[in-house]
Amino acid sequence: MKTTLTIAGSDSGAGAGIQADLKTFVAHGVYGTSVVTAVTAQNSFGISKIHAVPSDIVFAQVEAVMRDLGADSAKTGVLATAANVKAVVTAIERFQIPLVVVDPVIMSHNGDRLLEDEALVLLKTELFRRAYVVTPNIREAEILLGRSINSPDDVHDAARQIHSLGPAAVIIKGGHLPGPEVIDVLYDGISLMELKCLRVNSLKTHGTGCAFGAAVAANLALGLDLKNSARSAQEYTAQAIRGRIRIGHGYGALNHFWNK
Ligand code: PXL
Repeated sequence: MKTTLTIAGSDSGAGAGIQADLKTFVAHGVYGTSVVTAVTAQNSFGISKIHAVPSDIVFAQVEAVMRDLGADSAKTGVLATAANVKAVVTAIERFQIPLVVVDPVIMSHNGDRLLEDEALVLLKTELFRRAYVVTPNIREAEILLGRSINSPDDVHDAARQIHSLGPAAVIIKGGHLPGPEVIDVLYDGISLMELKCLRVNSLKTHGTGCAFGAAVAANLALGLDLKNSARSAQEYTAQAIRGRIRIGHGYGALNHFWNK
């Protein structure tokens, strides 16, 4: 069986974070392993507390997984601190972790900060260049580049600029731009592709970024190329939003098992 490793923050109930990643892995038929980088107290309305896990414990968790189960691909989510980013960079090098999907989570749905300023710098200078693909949403791309993104042309430029930070490829998730279609932009340094799907109207979209990135990582582990991994992940995420379940009263939850 293929295995995928998620290195991310926990979520006590909102449908995001490490639990969302693991559900997505199960839905794709890969064996999921997990490294907790931060513990959040949250529900579908938002986060009340975040507690970063010490970086030596983060590294030890990766080591435990890699010395036994290995990984066919990996995904990073909330890393919280600069020390954790450094530990993850070291672990990727040491254990030669392949096909790393970096979801550069900076803020929660409601604007709670999930990454220190110093960690953001290290993400750009150290982690991105070890990534197979970086998957920011529009807001994250704006913060990474320090400018606003308002049009499809802006998204194309942003994809090229983030690619110049060193990842093999970039997918900018277009869900935050208005319009009847969601357009995700994939750039691999050679060609730029627009992946389009009909927007599913819902306020309950918390955790969609996690589901998308985890689906990309699972698909890569299964041997799909990046373009097909991204297309399939877009469809999986849209269906997870469409398959809404009546749980929670805020911005969740997705139905990760719409396909079961
Ligand atoms: O959706 C991004 C995300 C990822 N991981 C954790 C989160 C959030 C957003 O709130 O809390 C743990």
